[in-house]
Amino acid sequence: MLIRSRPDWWLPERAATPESLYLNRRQWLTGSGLLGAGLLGGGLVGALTATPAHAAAPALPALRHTKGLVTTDDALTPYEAVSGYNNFYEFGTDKTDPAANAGTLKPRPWTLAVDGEVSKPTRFDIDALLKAMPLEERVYRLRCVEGWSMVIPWVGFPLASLLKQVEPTSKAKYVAFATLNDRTQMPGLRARVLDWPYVEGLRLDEAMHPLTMLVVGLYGRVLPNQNGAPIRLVVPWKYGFKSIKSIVSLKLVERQPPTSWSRSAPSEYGFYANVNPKVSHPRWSQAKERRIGEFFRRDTLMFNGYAAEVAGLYKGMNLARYY
Ligand SMILES: Nc1nc2c(c(=O)[nH]1)N[C@H]1C(S)=C(S)[C@@H](COP(=O)(O)O)O[C@H]1N2
Ligand SMILES: [Mo]
Repeated sequence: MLIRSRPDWWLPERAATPESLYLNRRQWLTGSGLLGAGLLGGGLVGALTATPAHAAAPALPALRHTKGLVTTDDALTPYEAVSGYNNFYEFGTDKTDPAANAGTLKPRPWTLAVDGEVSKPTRFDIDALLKAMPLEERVYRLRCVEGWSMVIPWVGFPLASLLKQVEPTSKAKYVAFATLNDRTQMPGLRARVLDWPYVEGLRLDEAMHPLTMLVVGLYGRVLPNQNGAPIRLVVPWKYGFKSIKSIVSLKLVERQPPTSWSRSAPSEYGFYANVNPKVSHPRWSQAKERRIGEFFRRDTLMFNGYAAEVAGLYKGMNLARYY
């Protein structure tokens, strides 16, 4: 199994001095020649040198590391790549567009509306939410359906903690998520690459799974706009497009909600989108992936390496049909 808890000594040190740890890691990457290897695109190399160090981003309050729930021992992807090579079509379709254009996104003030089949519909102010929720760090793999991957130290809290507060009714079977839809903040909305707003969905049991997070930061710092500030979903066993960014609304519903990519190309992208090396995309194999910063492609793992935790959610389901 690839998911391991960290040794005991590692956690307190990291909680106390996350940056020095990350910097050491980065020095190691640089020294071994992995950082900036030929596989990083030309645009990204430009972004790497142009992007200020993550130390410039404000620190998050009250970072609490919950011990040993889930992490991976894979090397972290450098901050510059995590925040410089993105998919966020509301800011353009090139990988470097979000970092270049997301400065117009205003992550404050921000309200996350949670309603639908719940006893307590609530409009959460982002700052109140940040104060109320104990934040924790989780190092997860992120596997994009396009065939590349990263390892990212997210900061956030389990989506289940928020859902429990609003008390889903017995009719709630799915959660529907929506991204902000504001042309003044998101220049990419003028292009009809998708039917805006970007929407996503999960089955309620997937949403309640302890691996499923609402994320407000990375590398111990406030989430960069291009990564979906101020709050985004992260579902590590699914292709990256499920991890919807800059969420304004969350609705509990009875029926499977529409999702942006499956609506746009239903034969290519399904509702489930579980990472699966055995089920090919119609135009390419999903058996391997390019870990950003690595030279050789590596094997893609079933459920992105989280099979021990999540395979039970899909028992008896035909995963080739429900892709
Ligand atoms: N609103 C919105 N959310 C989105 C996307 C998007 O274009 N718009 N892209 C998705 C895709 S395809 C991926 S791979 C991840 C990328 O997240 P990252 O840029 O933080 O690595 O965000 C997902 N969430
Ligand atoms: Mo993606």
